[in-house]
Amino acid sequence: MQFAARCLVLLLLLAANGVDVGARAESPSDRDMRMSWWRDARFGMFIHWGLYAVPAGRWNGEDVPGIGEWIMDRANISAADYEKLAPRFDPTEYDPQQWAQVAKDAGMKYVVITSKHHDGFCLFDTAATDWDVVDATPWGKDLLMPLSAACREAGLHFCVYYSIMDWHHPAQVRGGEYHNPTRIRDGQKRVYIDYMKQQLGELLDSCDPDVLWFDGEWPDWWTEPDGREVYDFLLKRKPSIIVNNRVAKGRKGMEGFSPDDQPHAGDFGTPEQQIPATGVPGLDWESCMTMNDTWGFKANDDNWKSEATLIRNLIDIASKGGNYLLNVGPTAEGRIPQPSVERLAAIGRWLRANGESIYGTTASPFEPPPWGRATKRAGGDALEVYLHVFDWPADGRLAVPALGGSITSATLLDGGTNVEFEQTASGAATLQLSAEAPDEVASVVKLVIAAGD
Ligand code: JFZ
Repeated sequence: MQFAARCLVLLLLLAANGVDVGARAESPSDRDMRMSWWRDARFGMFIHWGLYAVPAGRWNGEDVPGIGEWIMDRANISAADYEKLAPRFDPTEYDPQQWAQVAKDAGMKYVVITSKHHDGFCLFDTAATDWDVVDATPWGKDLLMPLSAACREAGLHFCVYYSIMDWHHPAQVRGGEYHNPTRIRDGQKRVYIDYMKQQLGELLDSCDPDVLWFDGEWPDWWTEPDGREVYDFLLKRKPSIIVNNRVAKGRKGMEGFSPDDQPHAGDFGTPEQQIPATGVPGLDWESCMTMNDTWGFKANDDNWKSEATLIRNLIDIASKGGNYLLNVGPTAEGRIPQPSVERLAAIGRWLRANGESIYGTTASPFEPPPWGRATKRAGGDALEVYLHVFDWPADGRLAVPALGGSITSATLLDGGTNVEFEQTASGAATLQLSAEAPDEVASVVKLVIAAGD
């Protein structure tokens, strides 16, 4: 109940975004520079991988409801019993080059992988604990360094997820009947923050992540100053790093602007399993979403979203000025499930033809029209507007809201065919399209608008 209630609350909120970076003063243009690659990227891969892939959603012969990486909490497994999973984690089929290639071929520009989820288990080599892949599993090797190398090789930004809540660390204890939310032991918060900093330093040294994607910030003992301290620590160590708002308490802050109008540490908001109704000017955000109903691999979850839904989600998010962080949950053997690979390939095919309408664009110049979505790119003397037509008009006539300038050309992005158009004095236009949609999922018409008109 508490979990469901929290989910509901969190899913409804889009977090406030502190432009203030704590002790450091950062000018708006410095911030724009720091955020630049991330804003242009628009599409990344989330990877939830850990020991939970071994039980894969089943415990003692029973299906455990809920998201797979929460099995320790949902099945109320003791740390001692959960530790018995480690000797069974031997991902002999792990192929980091293939993973990077799958992301690259999907048109993704960055990868965010769990370095440590709520179960506390570390996928990297850490001197801070033996609860890691090197010391506790037959695999015995760091899993993140080879992926960071493969990503860079493929031209992708490598990023890591890190959970603040930890169901295994001795400084934290279960808050009630279940592990979540944890309490901190008396006097142990400093010990735990030092543990975090040691591990974050190890990750920076070994993998040089471009984004630190925190999570598990909701237990009451984790405070805004704690988050600020970790945020400042990271920015000082790596001035170009980008940190999500779950480092601190900003995720709560988007019910309008009050009562909580404090600036929060963190560079972007993190809507989860949802796309906000509209973007927010000046706010960076990224919707993280699953392809089925779990983040960590579950053997029995076949509730896959269609390729059309995933492609339209990417477009919808881009049209509101956000990024799409789309999840895969590899198996304990190290394979990305085939249904995920196929869907990613389909998104990649669409992006190879239409990527110009997504990468480096900004939010739509008008409200979502009935037929689809739009994005734009402001150039020197022209504005480019990309119309993503989901519902192709039966009569071929497409109504385009006023654009504040004269249309100088209209073309189909895939193939470059010219499209006839009429524009009225108000600036609104009607396009005359062909009878058949060139792409059933989303056909893109590129408009060039003369600026200063
Ligand atoms: C969090 C994680 O718990 C989840 O496992 C996954 O990593 C996702 C990307 O991020 O999702 C949440 C966060 C908070 C709650 C539920 C799911 N909550 O407070 O109930």
